[in-house]
Amino acid sequence: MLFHLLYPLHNLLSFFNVFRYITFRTIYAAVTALAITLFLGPWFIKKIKKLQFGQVVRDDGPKSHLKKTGTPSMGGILINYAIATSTLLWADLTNLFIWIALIILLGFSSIGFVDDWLKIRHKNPKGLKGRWKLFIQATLVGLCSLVLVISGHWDTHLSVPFFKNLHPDLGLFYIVFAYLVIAGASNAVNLTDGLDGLATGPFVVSSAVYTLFCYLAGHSKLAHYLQIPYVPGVGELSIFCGAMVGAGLGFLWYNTYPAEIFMGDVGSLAMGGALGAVALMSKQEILLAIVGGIFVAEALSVMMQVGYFKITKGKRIFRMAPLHHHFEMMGWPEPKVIVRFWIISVLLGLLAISTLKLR
Ligand code: 57M
Repeated sequence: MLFHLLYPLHNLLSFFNVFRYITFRTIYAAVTALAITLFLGPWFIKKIKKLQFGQVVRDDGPKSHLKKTGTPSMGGILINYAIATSTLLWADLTNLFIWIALIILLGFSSIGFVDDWLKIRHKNPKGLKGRWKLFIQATLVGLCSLVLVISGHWDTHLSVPFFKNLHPDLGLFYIVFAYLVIAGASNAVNLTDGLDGLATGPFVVSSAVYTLFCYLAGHSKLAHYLQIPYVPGVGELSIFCGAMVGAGLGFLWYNTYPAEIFMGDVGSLAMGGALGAVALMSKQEILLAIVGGIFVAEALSVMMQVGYFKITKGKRIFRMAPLHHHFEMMGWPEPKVIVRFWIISVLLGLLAISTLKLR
């Protein structure tokens, strides 16, 4: 909104010309989202406590988690509010990619809210039925894909990191692929969010990497020089990604060990879905598997554990899935698991950026 209100004033005062620059608006979108989560955090936590939206902790997990019972949850409401508000303030609101990212963020947030509400308010540990989650997720992805097709932004070619000339065309299958990326990222972040700040850290790293990639993909000269797909207009998504970085960092101030608040499914499902949507719109789909490697490892550990458990009728590969619980069961203190996962996430982020040159 500020872009529309203040940029035109550059005819009167050249200072307002700065609002034209994506870099400037990305920085201040991050600062705005950080300020919102940081300063509204204490008030929000107090509100959640008053509403008694405390976490119900299952008793079949690591015993160390039982003391977390009652920790305020649904912090994702604050995260999503910060991301959406900051984006609406700083982005060009005539940009279609911005609206698609917001629809996926808020749509997946609604799924998570209902899930959390059923679990916390109605003491229903199962939450929203899986088939409802899948149906609403598929509908959201289908609608957004349709909008991209109609607007001519739909490109079914894939970018493969490290291979600059490999762009397989998935054709109609791309819509199934789009669903798998967005729903997969959403559920992988959801599974990862099982220790204090464990999902928030890699989310901030992934958002920061995509802030860079969206900027480069939307810049015709830089995209051409780096030989990555040029996507006109996708540079605005840097502002959305910057807001995600800021909101994640601000939330981490309260979510870090020992957590004063959890993000809830309302946060994890939305944040993962938003990352998936950004990966698709910036034509850097497979890159998400690299920069979001922690999320991939956590989801794979669950699939392997559940699959092996069923095949062997009770045997386990890991002491407990997802992967973070395995290390807890090995005796690693929770903060050690969290920070080591963050370190790996930063390394994966650097590897993802290096793919710009390693091709
Ligand atoms: C998402 N949710 C956390 C919190 C957070 C198939 C199976 C692997 C599914 C999986 C599952 O149910 N995952 C759900 C993980 C939960 O966190 C809440 O959920 C939100 C995110 N979706 O925001 O509201 C617990 O995680 C802890 N937590 C923190 N700090 C945080 O900042 O400590 C969360 C955020 C919270 C809190 O204790 O209660 C979760 O773990 O449920 N199931 C599991 O992950 C379970 N694993 C399992 O069943 N493994 C079996 C299967 C694979 C055969 C096995 O390995 O044998 C574990 N989770 C729990 N207990 N709670 C282990 C059992």
